[in-house]
Amino acid sequence: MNSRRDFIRNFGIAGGAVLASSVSSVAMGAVPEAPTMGSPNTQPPMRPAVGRPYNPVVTLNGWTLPWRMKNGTKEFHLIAEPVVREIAPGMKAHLWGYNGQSPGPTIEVVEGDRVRIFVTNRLPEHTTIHWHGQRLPNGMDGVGGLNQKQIPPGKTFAYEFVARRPGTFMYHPHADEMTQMAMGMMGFWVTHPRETHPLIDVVDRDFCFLLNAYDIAPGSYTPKVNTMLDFNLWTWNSRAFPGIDSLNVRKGDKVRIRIGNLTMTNHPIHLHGHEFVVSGTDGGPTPIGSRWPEVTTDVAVGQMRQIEFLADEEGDWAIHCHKSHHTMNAMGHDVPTMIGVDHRGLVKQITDLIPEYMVMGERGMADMGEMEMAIPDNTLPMMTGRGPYGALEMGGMFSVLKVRGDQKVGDYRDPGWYRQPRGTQAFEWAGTVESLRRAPGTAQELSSSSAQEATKTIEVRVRKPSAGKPHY
Ligand SMILES: [Cu+2]
Repeated sequence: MNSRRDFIRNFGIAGGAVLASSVSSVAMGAVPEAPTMGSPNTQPPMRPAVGRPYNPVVTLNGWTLPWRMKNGTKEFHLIAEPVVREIAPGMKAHLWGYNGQSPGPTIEVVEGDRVRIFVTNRLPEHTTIHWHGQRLPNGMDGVGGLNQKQIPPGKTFAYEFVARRPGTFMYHPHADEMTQMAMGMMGFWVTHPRETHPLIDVVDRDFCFLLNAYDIAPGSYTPKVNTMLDFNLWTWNSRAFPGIDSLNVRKGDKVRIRIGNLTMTNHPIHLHGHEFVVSGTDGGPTPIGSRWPEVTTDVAVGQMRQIEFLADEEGDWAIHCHKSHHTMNAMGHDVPTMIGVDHRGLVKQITDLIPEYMVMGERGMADMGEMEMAIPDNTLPMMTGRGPYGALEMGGMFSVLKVRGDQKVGDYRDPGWYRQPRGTQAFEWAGTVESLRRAPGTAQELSSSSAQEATKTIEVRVRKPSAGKPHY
């Protein structure tokens, strides 16, 4: 468990001068200090030392921004700046973000809080911040040119409003958005309810993360900002599996996961082993009567979804985007399908010309998960990550919900891999397996050798687009 001391160390502040409770004399100046985070690891939830109490969120591979209280207003300081973010061990990206990381720190406040956020621009171009989903005065909405002047490089602007409704929100620039969001500028915002709320349950664990995506050519560091669809890194909080931390809970915990989508496509988020309900959107908590059980929920572009469930099944449960291309890293999409193509003979001829040529995919792509393939520096393997039983063959938007019965109260350290009780795991059949039997009377009722014969008789018709007549 990360201790309070670790938390302070991670801020790089001796003595924790800028923690929410204690404010240094410097911080009592006109603008509060801006803490910065050096670590890409999940920081322990930040319990509020001042102001109304609440149960803080856990930002996956992220942290919550400390604030100071000044004359009854919660003051925060965000610094828009270039950052280096580790996407997963072995790969770093040169991004733009806030206070040392992309995404920026999570901002947590309580319904009814008056909030002042100072935004200092250390980017080479102007920026703004839009507070997605908030009720606020029009001039605080952050659309550059429409609601305010852009924040020029080197300048600091202040946003001030009352967090009027509880819920799940996010923040991002509304200035040169295509570039600034492709570079990783975004962050989470949670407004906790002021008191017991009929539609907002008290939970034991409250996770949050943003869905984001980058197009970073293998071997390079900076995203291509003009890409619209063909991204190659699908990330949660700018981390790709196996760089995404697990979601650790105790058996019997009530769990909430808040997800916001700032990519260019939708992501059906799928949880194994449990059913959940969508308890809220960026529009607020959903009415009880509108909630039904799901195991996958689609998070469309610009949307937020908040899911809730009782973690009552022990184990290591996958949670991932169900688009299979989104659980891979840095893949090329213009690779031909090679399943069933016999490379024998051909490989020798090619390797005479290109010694490093490698046959890929003639039995499927699973070999990729085990392969020690030569890849450029600063590039993640396409399918990677190891579990207790071998390669996971995953990347991108994938993590594990770890539910444990023997976890001590309040101890949410990574418990390691789950050990399935004897007799509860898929096993290799030790008995004899007779020749393939099919149900009688079906077209498939063939021996394996006659099935092969059958495939040989399939007629292939090739039609060249240039030719008038089809060729057989
Ligand atoms: Cu996806």
